[in-house]
Amino acid sequence: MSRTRLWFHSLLLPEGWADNVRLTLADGRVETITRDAVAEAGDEHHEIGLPGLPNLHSHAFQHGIAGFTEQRGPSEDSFWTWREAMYRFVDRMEPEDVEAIAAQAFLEMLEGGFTRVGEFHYVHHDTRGAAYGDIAELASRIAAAASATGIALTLLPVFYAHAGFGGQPAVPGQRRFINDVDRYGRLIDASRRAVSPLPDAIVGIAPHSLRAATPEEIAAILPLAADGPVHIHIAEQTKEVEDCLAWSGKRPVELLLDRLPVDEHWCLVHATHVTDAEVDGMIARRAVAGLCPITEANLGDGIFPARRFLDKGGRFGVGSDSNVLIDAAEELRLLEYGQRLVLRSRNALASTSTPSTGRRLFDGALAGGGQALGVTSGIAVGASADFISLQADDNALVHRRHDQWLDAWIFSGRHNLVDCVWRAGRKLVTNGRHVQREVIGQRYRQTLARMLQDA
Ligand code: NGQ
Ligand code: ZN
Repeated sequence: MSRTRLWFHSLLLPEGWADNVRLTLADGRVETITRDAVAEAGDEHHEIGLPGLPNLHSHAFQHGIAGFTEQRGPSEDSFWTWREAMYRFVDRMEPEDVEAIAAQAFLEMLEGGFTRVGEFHYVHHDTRGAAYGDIAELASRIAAAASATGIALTLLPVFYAHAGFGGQPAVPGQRRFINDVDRYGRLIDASRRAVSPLPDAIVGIAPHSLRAATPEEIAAILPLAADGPVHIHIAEQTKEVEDCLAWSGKRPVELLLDRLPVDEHWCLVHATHVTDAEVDGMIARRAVAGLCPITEANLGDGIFPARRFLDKGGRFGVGSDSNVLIDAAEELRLLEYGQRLVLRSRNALASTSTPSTGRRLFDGALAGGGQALGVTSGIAVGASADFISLQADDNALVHRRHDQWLDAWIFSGRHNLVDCVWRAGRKLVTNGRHVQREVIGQRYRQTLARMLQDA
């Protein structure tokens, strides 16, 4: 068995920063961790090492419209008008396009500091809305993109059946998403087969939202999760809250907690518009709040009360969602800045026990993101060797140390400061560039050229 030997000047371990650390990796895992070690001949040296962050919520294909939806339309622009533009893109996507765009998105995730993605995958059927010969054809394209880039995958095949609360019939733009409970069961089985070539993929389930799935349907598909993750979009837009109230007399999070056995397997994505009682309910159930600050800003969603949620012990992670811009540090920066702007305060998400805002954001997103994706994150003996190094000689990081590196990376990095990324022991990114960057980028450009020509 070939061994990788690394030496880090400083490495962030689950128990905190350690200096002069030697790591050996074997078989994709961390084999030994030696603190206060002297580097040995043949060790590869790095300055600052951190665990890779989980990206708990992505729709990889939406990376293909990044930057194309920033122009004013004929009516007031909103989440809902953006969604129409996104649906028009969905109408034109072929399986190879899904794979090429997902590979580019996953590559950028690795370059941006993420080592596992939760792919909330909801385009299942062909352009006419008919199931492919293999119902998990597009799931297998996502798996192929994960394999080509090396990112760890938690695949979340989405159950989508309706256009609005109370079981409203789906509209034509949603035809590629739709399954009933039985066919969804077959999709989950086929998705498990589709990811089986990946050594450490996980499959969870994902009722799209209370708009697209009724509480009864969600209860019916829940056993398919086995012990895996359950993700749902919830309370992202105020219109969604109003429609839910009009239909049920309850707000979305309130209804979800009332009607379904939400627990630590669940990830409530966005949960933007919540009352204090709903926040307390999410915390009591130990569910993860899946926050996507860049997309939530881009789509004009609103701001989740993260300060209150974290102060009371809530668990959170971050997701790149629409993939309009993919960068782990930027997600954490914007999460904190949203709170500062609303609260007119500083270091809003730091705590007495962790006064460094960067460290608190990083630790929180690492633990909560892992929980949401069905894994334990962190650099530990026996764990998957998934970690990153930072460009220690960048002026944004010099003369800092330990938690100050996290503060500086997140708040002062003017560009991506990720240097190298290892995933399952393989070094996939060097000097901020993925080993397959040219090939995957070339294919992505060809895909976009063809799709735009057809438009
Ligand atoms: C999605 N995206 O499923 O891609 C959604 C928009 C919807 C976000 N919520 C569609 N950010 O929620 O109906
Ligand atoms: Zn989403």
